[in-house]
Amino acid sequence: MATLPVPVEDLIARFGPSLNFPPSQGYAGRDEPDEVVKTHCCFCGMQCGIKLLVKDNRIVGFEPWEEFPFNEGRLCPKGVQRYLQNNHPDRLQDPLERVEGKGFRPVSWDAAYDRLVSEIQRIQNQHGKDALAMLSGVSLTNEKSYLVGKFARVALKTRNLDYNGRLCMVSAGAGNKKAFGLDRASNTYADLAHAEVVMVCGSNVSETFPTLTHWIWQARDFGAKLIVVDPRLTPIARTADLHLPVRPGGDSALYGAILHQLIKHEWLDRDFINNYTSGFEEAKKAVESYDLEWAERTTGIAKEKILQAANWWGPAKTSFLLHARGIEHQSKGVENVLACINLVLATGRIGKPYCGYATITGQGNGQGGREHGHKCDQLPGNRDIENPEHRKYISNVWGIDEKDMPGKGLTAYEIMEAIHRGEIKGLISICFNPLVSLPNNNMIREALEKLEYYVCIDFFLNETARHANLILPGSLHEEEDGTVTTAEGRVVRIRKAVNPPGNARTDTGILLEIAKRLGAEKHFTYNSSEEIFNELRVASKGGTADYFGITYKKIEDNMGVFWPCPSEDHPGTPRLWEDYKFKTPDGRAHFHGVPYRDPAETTDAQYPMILTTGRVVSQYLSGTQTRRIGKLVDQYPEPLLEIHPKTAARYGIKERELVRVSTRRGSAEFPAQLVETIREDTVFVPYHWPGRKSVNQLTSGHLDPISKIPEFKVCACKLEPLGRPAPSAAETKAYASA
Ligand SMILES: Nc1nc2c(c(=O)[nH]1)N[C@H]1C(S)=C(S)[C@@H](COP(=O)(O)OP(=O)(O)OC[C@H]3O[C@@H](n4cnc5c(=O)[nH]c(N)nc54)[C@H](O)[C@@H]3O)O[C@H]1N2
Ligand SMILES: Nc1nc2c(c(=O)[nH]1)N[C@H]1C(S)=C(S)[C@@H](COP(=O)(O)OP(=O)(O)OC[C@H]3O[C@@H](n4cnc5c(=O)[nH]c(N)nc54)[C@H](O)[C@@H]3O)O[C@H]1N2
Ligand code: SF4
Ligand SMILES: [Mo]
Repeated sequence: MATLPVPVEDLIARFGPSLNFPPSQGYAGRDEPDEVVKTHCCFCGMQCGIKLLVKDNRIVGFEPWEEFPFNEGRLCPKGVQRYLQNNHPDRLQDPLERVEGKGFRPVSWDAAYDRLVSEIQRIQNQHGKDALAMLSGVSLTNEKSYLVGKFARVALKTRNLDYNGRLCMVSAGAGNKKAFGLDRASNTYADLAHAEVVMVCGSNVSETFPTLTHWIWQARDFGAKLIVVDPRLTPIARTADLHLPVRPGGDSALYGAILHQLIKHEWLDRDFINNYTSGFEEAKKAVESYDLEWAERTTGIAKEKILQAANWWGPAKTSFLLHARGIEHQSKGVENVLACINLVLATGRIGKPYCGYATITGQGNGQGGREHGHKCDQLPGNRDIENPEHRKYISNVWGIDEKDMPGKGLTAYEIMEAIHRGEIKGLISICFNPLVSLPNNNMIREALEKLEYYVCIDFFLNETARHANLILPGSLHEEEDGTVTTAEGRVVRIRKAVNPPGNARTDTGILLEIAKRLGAEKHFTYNSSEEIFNELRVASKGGTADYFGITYKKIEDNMGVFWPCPSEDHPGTPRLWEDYKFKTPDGRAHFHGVPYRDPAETTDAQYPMILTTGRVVSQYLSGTQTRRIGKLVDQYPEPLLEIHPKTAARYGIKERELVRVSTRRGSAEFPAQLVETIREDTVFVPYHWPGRKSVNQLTSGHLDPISKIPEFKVCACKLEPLGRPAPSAAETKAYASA
């Protein structure tokens, strides 16, 4: 008889009777698990360690993995429910083919492969190789990410491959590469502990990276000043010493104004600037006129607060700056990132203990997945697909002629635009739900309808898949071996715990079989994930994201290895830049001049309010995974419009009243939630829902010119109260199940 790690009575006492099962039917009533598998949570970039309990090839529960150094057993509300997916009744178990007008019918794998291969060949013969696009995602392991990159270039021979990190990490990636020549968090979170000042820019950490909060609070416990920049007084901002409620789109003005103060008060590390950086004069010139009055007008933040931030940041001996999508999901996402980096470089607080800088990587493998080649302009090791040397190196590893290596393709949103224009005719997607997650989704829906052939590989029937001709049932995190790279840059092991259910197959198996049937078998002869990883190691060797010295065994022996790790006797690199040798062409860290410019859409008489979007703690991304887990749905069942009570009063909007929100793309209706924690000129809606509940009906396709990330965080909107309350969530549920 198994003993429950925490007695059921204690759980009920802690979480209340909503846990809702008598002790005899709880876990304590089940047999000893067959196996306890140490792996990681499948959701966010923290990649918390977790132990999965396996019984009869099913995941039946979990236990904390106390020894894993980052989360030390702690998990968030999603982490403790993630195990429910493997057995979920909605799991896809057979290939499904669409029969026009009749929905989907199951078909055999052979029939599915035959059809898809003949359609791929037909489209590519008629319209050229690039008329077939592939979209991928970074919930996939490093092995699968690498495989997808090679599959698209070698088996499909298309240049049009991109990934969902285009909606996530690309502004940070581009900024990091420009400033440091390498794209990774510079420090582990352990460096937060004794930072004197911690500045969090555009991240709702407590809801989006709950286990990271522990490290920020540890810093605070040692006396750090915590500064949070967010238009909303988020849970982490409520515990901050200083909250800077920036008007969405105002970030680069704020960081420019802080730099102006650092220069004015000579709160600078001149030695570091002179010896290890370039571009300071240009950065200085750009902010010359950014005095406090201008900053207050442009950012909407009281000037005393801006000065206070500079006054804490400037003279401190140690500091850590973190940023996430709040500043990156903008048409000037890269500029915002560079403006943050300028503050770190001006004070020389990098490459030393407790002096850190990091973008907080979003998706589970948002870090590793952005290094090994499913970005449209990238080859493994974070190599450049347009660079002749890089092309030659990877062509050699792959055993192809360099002239057969496709060039740079379109980015994710651009692929959809090209489909809409009729230039791309076929699509394969894996691990991406663009109909919910891309902006301006009315256009995306039209594009999907224009495809001649669309294949989706997923373990759940996501909303985009409903437009597919063929759906292939793939695998969950815990159904294949592999590695992922956490937000800290630590490469960790994902361990296979169970087989995919029914006739579902592993993602890897599916890609290898398609490659074989397309005639590319000799390039795809792997017998295990480890073999793929070993090829990835060679492919990344000498690149900036060098994994050559990392092996499965080394990861297991050390609970993870930080890249770069160029040789097997190299211990890995938890803290970057200790030698101040940056990876830029001149070996210096680069300042950038960041003159302020407005977001792509500003408010006007017709659209007087700002709409910003993001997340809530219990839902994950497009919601296909978390909207299927009852407890998480109960916690936050539907998207609400956060609005300040004063603004609501001006419009005559009451709590839970339906409000029509309109932008230049369309309208949608959301129940109002009156909160004093948001700016009066801004409303917020989380984006985890499809169809009429999707806020991405309203968001814009304005892209950052460098990173091509959409401006999810700023658009101009108008509000119209509909004069009637929204049905309560419970009523909606009852109606849906009637
Ligand atoms: N619960 C949960 N956790 C997640 C995810 C999830 O879907 N659900 N997704 C994961 C992924 S992929 C990602 S990318 C991360 C995202 O993690 P975060 O970036 O922390 O999440 P967001 O909610 O997108 O945005 C963060 C904050 O930006 C603020 N913001 C809006 N506009 C601006 C602005 O102009 N300037 C500034 N400074 N702030 C602004 C919003 O008010 C919001 O609080 O979360 C990861 N973790
Ligand atoms: N308005 C607005 N829109 C946003 C954002 C925002 O803040 N505001 N945030 C953006 C951000 S940061 C992100 S990261 C994107 C995310 O957007 P998406 O990547 O589209 O979201 P996911 O829900 O991760 O969709 C991934 C799909 O992959 C499947 N999947 C997960 N793991 C695996 C796997 O291992 N194998 C296979 N075969 N399938 C798998 C899931 O079931 C799901 O159907 O959304 C973006 N969209
Ligand atoms: S913080 Fe992220 S990785 Fe950790 S349990 Fe929560 S969702 Fe999973
Ligand atoms: Mo993301």
